[in-house]
Amino acid sequence: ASGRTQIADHPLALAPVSAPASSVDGFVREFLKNLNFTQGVPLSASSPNDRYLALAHTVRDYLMARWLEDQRGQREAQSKGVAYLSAEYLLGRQLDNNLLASRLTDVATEALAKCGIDIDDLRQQEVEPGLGNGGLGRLAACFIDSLATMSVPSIGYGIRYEYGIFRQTFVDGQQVEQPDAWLSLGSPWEFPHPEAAQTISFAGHTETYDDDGVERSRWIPAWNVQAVPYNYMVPGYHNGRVNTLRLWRSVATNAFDLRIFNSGDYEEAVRAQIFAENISKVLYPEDSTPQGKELRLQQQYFFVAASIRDFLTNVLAEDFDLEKLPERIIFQLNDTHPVIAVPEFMRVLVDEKKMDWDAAWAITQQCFAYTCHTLLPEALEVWSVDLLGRLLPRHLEIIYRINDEFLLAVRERFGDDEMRIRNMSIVSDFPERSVRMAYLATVAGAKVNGVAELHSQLLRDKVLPDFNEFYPGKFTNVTNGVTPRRFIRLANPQLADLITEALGAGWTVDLERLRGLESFAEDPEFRARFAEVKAANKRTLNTVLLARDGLSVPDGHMLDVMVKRLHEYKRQMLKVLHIVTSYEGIISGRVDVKDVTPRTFIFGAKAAPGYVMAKRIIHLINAVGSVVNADPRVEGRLNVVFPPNYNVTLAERVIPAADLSEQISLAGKEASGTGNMKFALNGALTIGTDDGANVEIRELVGDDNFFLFGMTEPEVEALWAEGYRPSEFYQKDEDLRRAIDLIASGAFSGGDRTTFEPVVSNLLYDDRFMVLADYASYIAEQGKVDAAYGDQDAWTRSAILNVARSGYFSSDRSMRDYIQRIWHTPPAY
Ligand code: GFP
Repeated sequence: ASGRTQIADHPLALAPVSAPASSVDGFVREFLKNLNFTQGVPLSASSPNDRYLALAHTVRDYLMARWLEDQRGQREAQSKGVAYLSAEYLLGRQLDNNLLASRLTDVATEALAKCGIDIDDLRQQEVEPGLGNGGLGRLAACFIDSLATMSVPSIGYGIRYEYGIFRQTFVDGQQVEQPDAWLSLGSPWEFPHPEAAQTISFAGHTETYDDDGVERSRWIPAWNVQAVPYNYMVPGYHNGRVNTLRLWRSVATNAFDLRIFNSGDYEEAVRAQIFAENISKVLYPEDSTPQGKELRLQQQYFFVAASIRDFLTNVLAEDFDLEKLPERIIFQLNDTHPVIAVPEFMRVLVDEKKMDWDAAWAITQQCFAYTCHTLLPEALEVWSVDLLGRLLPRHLEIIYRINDEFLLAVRERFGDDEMRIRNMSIVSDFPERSVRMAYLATVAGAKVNGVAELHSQLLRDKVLPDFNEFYPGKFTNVTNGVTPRRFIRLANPQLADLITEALGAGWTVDLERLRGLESFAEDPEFRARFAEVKAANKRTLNTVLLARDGLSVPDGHMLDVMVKRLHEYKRQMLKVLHIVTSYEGIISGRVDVKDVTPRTFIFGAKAAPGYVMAKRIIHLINAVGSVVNADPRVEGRLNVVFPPNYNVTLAERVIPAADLSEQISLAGKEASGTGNMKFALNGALTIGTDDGANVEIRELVGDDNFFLFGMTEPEVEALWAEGYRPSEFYQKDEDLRRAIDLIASGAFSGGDRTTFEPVVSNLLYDDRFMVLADYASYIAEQGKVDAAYGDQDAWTRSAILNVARSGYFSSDRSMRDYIQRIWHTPPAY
């Protein structure tokens, strides 16, 4: 310790590090230095991967001074900050984002050119960290970008999965999952700190003991692992700030048992190591089977326990008065995955810090807030009491006590209304005794928010109405947003330039300024240039898809895009029925092919490995695609393109090229959507239901610039209540019948009627997400899309208005809303 003090007092310890010179020559020098000294190769013998790694290290070096300075600044200020707890961060590639943030893109491009290197070739080397399943993980990545850009004192905590979301391939049109070895060629953006590992315990038992006359509980765990932090830079855009994302990796406490190894039982010797490392091995796929559930709970506890301890021991000043914690930190729970943090926090305060229960609970209730991302009941996590008791026995006790006291308070307010008590209990008895994590989060959280107006309203009034009554004012809304840095500036540089030319700089951090484009929508010359950008983006996409998958987007086609996780509620199936209907019209001769608007339908979607119906739908999309694309009667006017392995990198190419954005979930099921925002901001028109953030998009862009169809949420409810029989829709709608019959006939499965039979009967006899009920309205609206697309100039005008009026959907605005409504943190440090 005395050694440390001496170093800390040394005059050099406080001297600021400085960034290397931001000149082309300076960059060349740094790059070559990294190539030589970090990669250990001369330029002449370097591989593209060496050059990419050296480039990444060089960019890091430029960011380093700011990062160290910001860490020091945040430590010293000790002002209130946000700890964002998320099991997922779907970051996308880092190189371009970090170059952009640090204004180094041009310098780096020129510097590499001087070395005879095309920076584009190096961009291709980067494997994106796919540490998330879809919208939820991508949202977390947008949020940390905005927090850094807005200089909000904050840290993101999560898991450094060794394998992210699987790499999707298609074999005979069916999804086959490959492991995503994103770390295998090196990971230049991370800083591991094994010396700062935390010990995280599991299982065992609890006991009470006498602590100087006070009876206390303690947990005697049975095994533990080490949580090793890996730090990532999160640079703000052009503001010189660099925040931190800290992801935890699990390693064994003792690598292996040498005695057992020496005795020859090698497998047994490394068993503990394998067991420990499994915890951060793979990202858990959503909607999967119960197997691995225990591992999932281990992951959740692992990362939140490490994060809380990290905050308390490393971020907080040593002599910090714990009573003041609410003035210093708010833990934002990104969905239910991190909710086990609540009893962990209580355990630390009560058992370890020996705080009085009531005081600890009062603090806890101010230090957490919870964001819900769904309305599907099956997606609200529950943990069986049995599993919790085995893995986290002390936490289960704490949850029981929280529940007991909560229900007591409910009784005090509402009397012995047993029905209400049962409905509100954190611990449910049916179908098995289990803990409802969303309820725990709601009881513990200072605030609970949904992610779009409609979602927050349904959450408050339909999913958790009793809680809303009990805690007036606890429920709030923060509509999601997306970062304009990645999804306009990086993804659509030509549009960004056009906007800057029209509006001047500054809109990237003040997206409401896009409003200024409204008047430009009336300018024919601007429209022509806007249309040219869209056309250029389509050509770029064509080049990318050709190189990537041998797929193409023909000139002159409307680009109709549906990209998102494959889930029945999102209704990719409705899109398939539209395609099949168009196709059936042509081959039956009822529609003259010359009257068909040429369209390319692009799909991008991964199905959770255990989700059988979703996988069948993927198979069907591919099957329909291969038949339709190959049929000469179609004359190339319908073209289905389904590149495998949709990810952030591909999204950045697809979205800027899109004409039509498909947001067609059943009303009341999509919490928000964020893809919908990215498309509107890139000048695609939306065809969508009155669901999630679509509602707000339509309000802002205007009915004339949005294709609305389908039932509203109350209509959906009413139809359920009266009894929904999908086959009736099939019977009475001739087009629908023809489309479904064509699928059932085996037309897309080489004459085999069994292949897609489960999909067909699911539609006819179950159809939970009411595809058939919305079919007619969808097809009719698609007719209007065709008609509108016929007037290209008017379409472009609408597209510009979509961009102009979507500035609200910046994640910067979301962050401001969180700060005002939930966090109450100072805006900057
Ligand atoms: C989930 C919800 C979306 C929502 C995101 C972010 O994402 O409606 O926009 O979380 O809040 F479903 P996915 O799992 O659908 O990707």
